[in-house]
Amino acid sequence: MTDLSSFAITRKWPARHPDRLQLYSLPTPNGVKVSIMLEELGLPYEAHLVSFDSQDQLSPEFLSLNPNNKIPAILDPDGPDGKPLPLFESGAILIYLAEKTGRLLSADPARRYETLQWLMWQMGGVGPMFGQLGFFHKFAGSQYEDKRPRDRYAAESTRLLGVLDRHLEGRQWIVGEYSIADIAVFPWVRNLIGFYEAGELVQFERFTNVRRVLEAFLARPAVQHGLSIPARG
Ligand SMILES: N[C@@H](CCC(=O)N[C@@H](CS)C(=O)NCC(=O)O)C(=O)O
Repeated sequence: MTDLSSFAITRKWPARHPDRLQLYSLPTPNGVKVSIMLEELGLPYEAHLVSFDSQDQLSPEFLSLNPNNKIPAILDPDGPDGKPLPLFESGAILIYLAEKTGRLLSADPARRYETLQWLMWQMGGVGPMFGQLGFFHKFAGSQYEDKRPRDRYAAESTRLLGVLDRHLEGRQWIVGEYSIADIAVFPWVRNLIGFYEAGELVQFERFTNVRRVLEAFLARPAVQHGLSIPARG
């Protein structure tokens, strides 16, 4: 049986099934990328809730796996050469799982780089910009009298949605076929107009291609399951 006891994270979150991939997460837009991916792949895994209310992400056990104190993170008992592999950063985890299984990231070099391009676009643009807009529009930053930070992030988020909308014209998914690029991007779009309530601010109505693909994404059973994993307790 696989032994993960040398990984300090398993002291706080014991592995009941150490032969399964261990996921440490919370159902936020970055967290659900990995649970959706795992559901799409049908890989056996064990999900552990990292509670921000208890500041679990700052615990020494969590930091032993991810010194950057952010979810999601994984520990795959069956990593390269059959050795356990700890990994953080949702984009890196999506690439790792795609390569491990040979799915959702094309083997064709040109299509593969196109997919990685849009994945990086999400990681470097959509995530940080939408996240800041959430802060200034819905959370603590909404109390600031000066609306320039909010307007700056609203304008950039609207611009990013426009880029995506034009790209999706005539395409079923971001690179034609369903891929890790969709799994990275659409949880953030959903969050922007749902939890962050910023739909009106970014004129979401006019992005008809984004709306169409978001709807198709949310209709997938793996997405519906993944969106609430790990359960919030
Ligand atoms: N670039 C990272 C970002 C991860 C991230 O920002 N996670 C947030 C939740 S969506 C988090 O863990 N926040 C906790 C904190 O900042 O203390 C990734 O994609 O994995």
